[in-house]
Amino acid sequence: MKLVGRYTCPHVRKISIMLLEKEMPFELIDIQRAGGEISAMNPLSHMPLLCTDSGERWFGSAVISDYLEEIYPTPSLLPGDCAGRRWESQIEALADGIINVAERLVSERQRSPGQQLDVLLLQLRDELGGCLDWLEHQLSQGRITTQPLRLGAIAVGCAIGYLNAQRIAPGWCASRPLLVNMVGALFERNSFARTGLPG
Ligand SMILES: N[C@@H](CCC(=O)N[C@@H](CS)C(=O)NCC(=O)O)C(=O)O
Repeated sequence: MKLVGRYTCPHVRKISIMLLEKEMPFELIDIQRAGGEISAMNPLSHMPLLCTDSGERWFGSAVISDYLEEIYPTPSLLPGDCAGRRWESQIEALADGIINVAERLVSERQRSPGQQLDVLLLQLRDELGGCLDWLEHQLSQGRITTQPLRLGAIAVGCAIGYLNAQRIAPGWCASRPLLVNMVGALFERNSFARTGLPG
């Protein structure tokens, strides 16, 4: 099993954590080593890309996570019932949304101060705050769990890890104690520690 990508990408990190939690051996291949041109293997030119031993190639981290859960069901990172699985997908989609907003904030921040669009920055920060508040609320209702560990929590951990690494919204933890606790517990896991970036 080969995973093409880098841990700087939170979607790649999510898939790596799934593989580690399931104790599935895999090789992480940097896109340069994979021939540089990921587009030859994935029409979307995105990482992650999963290459199976039987020659299948899967892209789109939600598709890959679904595939991994199907072929390596133990330990299960998704509930057995449809409603439960849909809920985990919802949390995963929210985490993807956080990453998307964060990436837009990063690229806006790279422009010179005079060229940054204040209205857009405000809107993105608002969206981000709304997503984090939603997570805090779901946690207060016991609707996101790390015991047993579920895909939704993994995805949230990777999204928050990305915010921290990019120093986006550094004060996010101030009014969200449940989210802080959950992320703290996740970051102590071996799978998160092994896929974290140094520094
Ligand atoms: N929806 C995709 C998003 C993947 C994605 O956006 N990957 C980024 C890196 S985090 C990427 O490969 N961007 C193109 C590039 O870096 O060349 C997924 O979940 O796999």
